[in-house]
Amino acid sequence: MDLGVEGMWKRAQELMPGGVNSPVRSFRSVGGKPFFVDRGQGPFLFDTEGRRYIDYVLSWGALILGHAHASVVEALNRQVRLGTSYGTPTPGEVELAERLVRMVPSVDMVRLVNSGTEATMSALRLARAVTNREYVLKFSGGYHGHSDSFLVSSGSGVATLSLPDSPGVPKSTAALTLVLPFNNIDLLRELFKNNGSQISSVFVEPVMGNSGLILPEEGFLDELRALTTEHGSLLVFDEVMTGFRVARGGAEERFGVKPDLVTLGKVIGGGLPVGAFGGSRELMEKIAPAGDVYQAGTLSGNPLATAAGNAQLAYLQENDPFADLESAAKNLSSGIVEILKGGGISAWGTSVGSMWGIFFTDSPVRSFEEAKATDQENFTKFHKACLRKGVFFAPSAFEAGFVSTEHTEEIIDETLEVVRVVVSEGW
Ligand code: KE4
Repeated sequence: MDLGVEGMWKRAQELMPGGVNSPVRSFRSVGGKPFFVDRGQGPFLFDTEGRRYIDYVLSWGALILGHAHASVVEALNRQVRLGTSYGTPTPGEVELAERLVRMVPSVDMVRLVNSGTEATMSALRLARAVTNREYVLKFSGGYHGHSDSFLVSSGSGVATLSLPDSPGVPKSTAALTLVLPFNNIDLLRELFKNNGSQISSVFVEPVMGNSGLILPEEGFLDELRALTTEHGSLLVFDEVMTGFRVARGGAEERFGVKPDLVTLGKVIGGGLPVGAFGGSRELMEKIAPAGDVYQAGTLSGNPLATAAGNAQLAYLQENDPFADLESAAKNLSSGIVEILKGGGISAWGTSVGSMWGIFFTDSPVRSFEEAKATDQENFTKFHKACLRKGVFFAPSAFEAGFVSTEHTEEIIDETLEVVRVVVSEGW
């Protein structure tokens, strides 16, 4: 029964909360309603009415090779005929673990899970167990999935006990999470001076990709490393988004700061559900059944997901596309900012590896607080105008943009031409 897009959207909202299975897809942040996708190919999405979009969301960063890459499709075709999940050890998960250990400098041992949320939730349990401490520090605007301890917002003052950021999160849980502004070394030093001995771990997106794109200022990650070492807290890099995107070995390779644990997701699944957390053998052997910190998952490391993840990572290992990805993201973000400014619109942009971001403001954005002060109305108009002309940017000012190996110079040029037209037509 063909419901048509209107009918499909109506039915979706009757069947699923907000019509979606993850809030950001609902377009509520930019207004209007989402399109339904029929298929993806390379840098493109095609909606159910046949419209083509150049896609800069790329399944929120997972598809670094673009949509339906031949190597991923081939690996899935091969595996699916052999079964989708066995609930037993498989060669594919050994291969994926091997690749992660080889590509991520701080990882000697890894546990595969099904999402970034599971990865960070499990890494926090491990950090609390090995330090025998309950407090955890995160940064405002940092997103680490939706487990209770991370769904908190900073209290009234800075680093006061946090408040739940969602109904259903117990106050007692939220109170164990401390929140500081990103890139503020003074407040970091003060917190550790006063409470360092109580902090199990610090979870940080080493490059913030859930507040728009915000880079760490010189010395910030080094200071985080020094303070956590001094006070016996674990430093956890949440690289679910930055992994394999800001560099081949992630942010720890790019910035030369080695965390105690790292959480991964997105790229390592090639578009299928795979997350992971890893670190030294000493730490990871505390995880059941080697150790007594419990963690489990029916579909963790399943052969279909590891087939896609292995295919995508194998391509990255064998072709080393990182320089091209970096220049594509840089050309895109600087090109957009130049066009906007040429049209008299305040804009500031940045990129790192294959991630990029723009804010509608005329000064650098160094924290979530500053990101929130940028011009959201202009972002919304820009997003809608570009979407109408077939360019799909993330439907929220607080998301990072991505590029893939399929975003060639021609695709970037075509995108910048759309931005030129949108600015010249005015919104
Ligand atoms: P998932 O549970 O959504 O696989 O991963 C959670 C997560 C953890 N850590 C970081 C740094 C992340 O960016 C994410 C998920 N990112 C969002 C995009 N901002 C996923 C998109 C969505 O929520 O639908």
